[in-house]
Amino acid sequence: MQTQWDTLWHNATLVPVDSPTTPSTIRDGVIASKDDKITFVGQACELHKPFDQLATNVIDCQGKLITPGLIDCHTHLVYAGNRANEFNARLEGKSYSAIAKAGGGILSTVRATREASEDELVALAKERLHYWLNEGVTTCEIKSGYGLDLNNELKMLRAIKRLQRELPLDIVATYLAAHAMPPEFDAKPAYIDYLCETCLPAVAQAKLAQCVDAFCEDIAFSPSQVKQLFTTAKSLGFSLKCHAEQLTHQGASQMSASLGALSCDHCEYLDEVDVKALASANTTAVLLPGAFYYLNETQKPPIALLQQHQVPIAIATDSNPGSSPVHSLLAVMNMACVLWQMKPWDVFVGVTHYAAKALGREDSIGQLRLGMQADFVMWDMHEVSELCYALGANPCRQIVKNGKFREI
Ligand code: DI6
Ligand code: FE
Repeated sequence: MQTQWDTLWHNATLVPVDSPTTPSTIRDGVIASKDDKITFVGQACELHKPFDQLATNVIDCQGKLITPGLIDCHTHLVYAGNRANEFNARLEGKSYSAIAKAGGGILSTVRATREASEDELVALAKERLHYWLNEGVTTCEIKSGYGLDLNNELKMLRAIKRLQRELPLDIVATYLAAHAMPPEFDAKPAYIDYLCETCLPAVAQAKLAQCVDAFCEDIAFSPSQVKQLFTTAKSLGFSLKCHAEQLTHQGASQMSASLGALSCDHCEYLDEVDVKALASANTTAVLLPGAFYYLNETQKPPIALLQQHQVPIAIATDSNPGSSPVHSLLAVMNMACVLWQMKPWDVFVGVTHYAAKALGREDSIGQLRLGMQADFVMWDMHEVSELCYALGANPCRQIVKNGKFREI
């Protein structure tokens, strides 16, 4: 008999994330998929036929929780080498900025990444990404930014594209054009001109990135330099994301919001005027507890102010070899609660619906809704707060990506 749906999961507690501000669950829930889309979300009593007449495969979830697949909307997962030596130096009192100014930091990863082949970068990133895959992440953003010159950036972006093709998860590629000054340039304005005139058009033509990002900081680039980059990037059709107000207040968030950026990331030094600018531009604040934790920062992002002005807040790993060598989105969710007193529900929305928004994908992922991509996860737990509560546990039991089971 021809059935309407491919697979139906029943006896589940569904967390549809239909309202970001109001936690809700569907008890005795059923979710179904056909091809790669969600075709039903509701209670068993809404269905008037036996399950096996509705779907070819019927799965009893035994009361487990089903949420949208998790989304890590800010990572730097493609790189070579590691920076354990800097971790040691920081423990001896050297700051992240001092290490960067002395030619270490990002530039040390640039040296290793330039030496690595595309194949090596893909292999290294695949090993790391297994942690994400096993924790129910179904979409992940990955930035370039450790090549700096055009050929090495294109190599990184091609590696990202191959990961997208070869792994069962969606990847959003971001060209992190202005991350650090490459040693072969001696002036930042000349490097920004090179990015605008040579690199951005080449990356646009190669269709290797959806977003452009920049590191706006006193150890990196100024708001006016980033503005020049973003204006060109926008005219070429890229969406914008910015590393803003992480270590100092530079004014990048207002500038990025005025250009309609998808997100401002880090945000520790955001003030109320910045928060209002994000609110009126509908720009998502992506908060990165892993970097805050690793750098032992004390300035917390103004979470209450962001919430008061209804700025969407996403949470991400910022996984990178320097400031956040974290391999677990679940761990970072715990950090957001413990370090910043965020509520588990708000953190959960920050790795589903608002993370999708930070990637411009909120119409297709991040919620359990009819017509959305069938990306969801079955967890061995009873309520969402358990996702944030246990550190080092992995309650992920089954992953469905585009309507298909994914091996864990
Ligand atoms: N901010 C970050 O958190 C990463 N890049 C950036 O601009 C850090 C990258 C690194 O230290 O390698
Ligand atoms: Fe980052």
